[in-house]
Amino acid sequence: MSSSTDRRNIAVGPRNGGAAVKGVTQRVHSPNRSRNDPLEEDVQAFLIDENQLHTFDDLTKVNPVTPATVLKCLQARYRLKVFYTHAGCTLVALNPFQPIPDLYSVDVMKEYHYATQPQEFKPHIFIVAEEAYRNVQGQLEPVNQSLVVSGESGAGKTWTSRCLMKYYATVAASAQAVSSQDAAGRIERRVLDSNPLMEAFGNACTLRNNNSSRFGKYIQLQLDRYQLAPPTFQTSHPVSGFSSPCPTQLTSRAQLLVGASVQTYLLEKTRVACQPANERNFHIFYQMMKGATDEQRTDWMMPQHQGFVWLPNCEKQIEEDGFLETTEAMAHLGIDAERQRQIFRILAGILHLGNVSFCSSTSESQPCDLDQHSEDFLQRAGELLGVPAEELCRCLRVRTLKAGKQNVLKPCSRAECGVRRDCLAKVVYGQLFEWLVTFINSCICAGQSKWRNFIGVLDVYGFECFQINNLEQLCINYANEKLQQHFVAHYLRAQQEEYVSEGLEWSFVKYQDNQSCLDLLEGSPISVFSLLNEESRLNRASDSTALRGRLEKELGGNDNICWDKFSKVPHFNVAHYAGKVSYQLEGMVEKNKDPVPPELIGLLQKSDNLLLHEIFSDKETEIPNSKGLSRVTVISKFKNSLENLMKLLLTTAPHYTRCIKPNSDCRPLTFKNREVILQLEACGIVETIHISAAGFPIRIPLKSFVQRYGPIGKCSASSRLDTDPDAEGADVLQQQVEKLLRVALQHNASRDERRSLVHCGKTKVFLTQPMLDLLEDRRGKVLSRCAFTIQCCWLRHQ
Ligand code: AD9
Ligand code: MG
Repeated sequence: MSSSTDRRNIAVGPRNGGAAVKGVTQRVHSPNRSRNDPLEEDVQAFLIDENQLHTFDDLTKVNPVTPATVLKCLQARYRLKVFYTHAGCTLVALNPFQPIPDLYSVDVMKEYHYATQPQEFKPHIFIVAEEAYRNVQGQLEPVNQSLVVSGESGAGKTWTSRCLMKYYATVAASAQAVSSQDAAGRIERRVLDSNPLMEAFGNACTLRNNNSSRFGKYIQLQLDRYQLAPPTFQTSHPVSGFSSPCPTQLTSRAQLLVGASVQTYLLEKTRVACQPANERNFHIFYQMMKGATDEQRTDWMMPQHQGFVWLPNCEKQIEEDGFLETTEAMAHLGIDAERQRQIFRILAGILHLGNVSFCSSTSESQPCDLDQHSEDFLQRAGELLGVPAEELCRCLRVRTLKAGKQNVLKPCSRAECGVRRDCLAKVVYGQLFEWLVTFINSCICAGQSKWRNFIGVLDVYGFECFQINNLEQLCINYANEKLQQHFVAHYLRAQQEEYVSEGLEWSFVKYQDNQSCLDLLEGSPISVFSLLNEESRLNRASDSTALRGRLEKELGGNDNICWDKFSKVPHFNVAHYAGKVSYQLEGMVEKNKDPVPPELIGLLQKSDNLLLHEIFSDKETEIPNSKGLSRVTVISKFKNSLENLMKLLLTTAPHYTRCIKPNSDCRPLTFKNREVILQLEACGIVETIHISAAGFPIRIPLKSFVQRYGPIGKCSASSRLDTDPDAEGADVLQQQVEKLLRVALQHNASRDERRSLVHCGKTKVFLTQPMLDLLEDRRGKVLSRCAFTIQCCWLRHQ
């Protein structure tokens, strides 16, 4: 088999059963649409029977495809509680904002998994899941898959990712899982348990989403082909509820889940010490407050009604039994009672630290005094973090500087003391989160030799725009720009460029490319990031007004950046693909530096909390000299990790799901036209539909095509073809492909019909899914009818 199979494209299943629209050139994106444009008129102008709109399972079938018709169609479906709709190569998922009974049940999973053609079922996230599952084995060779879930904050990405993971934990459950009654020990259970645990530590209630992910996540579900003879079980599956035998064991394509690994991206750890107005800290703290036993409260020195500065908005009722779920997940994953105690004492220590505040010092040579109520909290923070309170106090109030070879002590100002306290909390929480992820990986990751392929599920924080945005939003929105560019480059651009270079008749569909915004943010030599990094590497207090001036001077000519003329606040506005965001410069450079005083690390290394000691034991404690500031900034680290992610995504076959938030108030079953249309436009849905409707999403190199479908020609009664799978010349191969296609279509397809199904390019054959299905069907029939003849033919060519 050819190793040159186009890995990225062969596995992408299309759903363009609708009429192919050739030569679409109209500019469908209208980025300047104002929120008050009358959309109604657009719809009225078209001859669509509005009563039929809800019946379009795939938006490629809507005719004509315009933002207005697409919107109307989605709205009609939403009204009928139909939340999924295909849009060519992507799936649009509308958030119902209320649980929908039975939509994700095991029975529904079974239906999609058992189906011969799941694509013919109602659109569902399980179609995407099943398609990736079947494709991971590949028609020609195994292909790793990525499920890229995107959408703005609160649109439903994390929910969708959970559904996908549950699907695989069910349909790809291992044989041992089915027979084993030890629910906690099974790999699928452990993979699923990683979700509530990571969400407890990494999610928080924001103004846009009560369960907002404050970190990005790419989970690789590791699969291996089923090797052993399938056992039959009489018990029902303890996780999935499937009654025996498990469906994957009935099929030759069975791929079993043997492990998983999680890669996380930039946790918003500033939240631990500073929660934006009306938002909350990470869920885990509230879970502890609400779910702890009396004994635990005593251990954490947290009486029932103790208030904590870093726990605002406690009254909001959000997670119900979160604490129980979190501790159960910890136990299932192997975090024993003693380790749990260490974790919770660290977290309680952080909360007490937040209640420590300082008074201004009377003289520069005197350290600041503690605020009058702080002494007790400091004592408890020290005890819970396992460090002497006096030493903790000294590290917070006195800085160690290097002068030549000597260390010099310098009292900090009141503001500096606060910064050091916050810094301690952030570094402890951030490192604890990393330890947790490493621990989870150690429990769920299968050894290299135990798996062959993976399905990756990507769930990053969604696009955000608040009244005040800072480095956190800049990073989050940058990650979303990167993902959008992956889609643009992979689908909108590359797909079309390939058609042209392969000699297919194709009229370019224009699309909104966000590359210029990415160039503004990360390009070289001058970009927002390069200027912020430069400023962060200088050993001086940052001046945000001067930085604003520099940004304007260096980048003022770029259309993607602008400034509000009359604003006195140092800021810059970026025109992101999903909308304009204004970023405040105040504090941004300091956040980008993310400095950790080495004295604090030294202190934590001495902790008698074993976990804390372990986490910090290998960290650097050298006091830097005045020039030696760290060169690694938050932005540079994040950029690197995203680049690695993009490289990994490019080695996989992507499946895109676009989550749409139908209203910004998170109200159940409420569809706001303006809000939806802006999201559809931002992610280029209409262009996607045009390209999908007219395109050929499956492509197979000529030689591989002849190798695979050669038997159709050889055994055809009507015309016996001598295809030579070893032929090398493109011309010869093209002729053979043409002949095979004629036979496969049995000579009776009209020229236009054929052109809407398949094209033979210079190096590849381009196909629609119906054509691929037809070829596979013909091949299967021929192979079973002429098994003996084919064996002889193949042997002759081996
Ligand atoms: V963020 O970028 O992490 O801030 P997400 O991840 O896109 O955001 P999330 O999945 O957390 O959003 O969904 C927000 C809320 O919408 C959930 O907490 C659910 O209450 C609700 N939701 C989302 N999808 C569904 C669904 N398919 N059915 C029911 C849903 N409710
Ligand atoms: Mg999320």
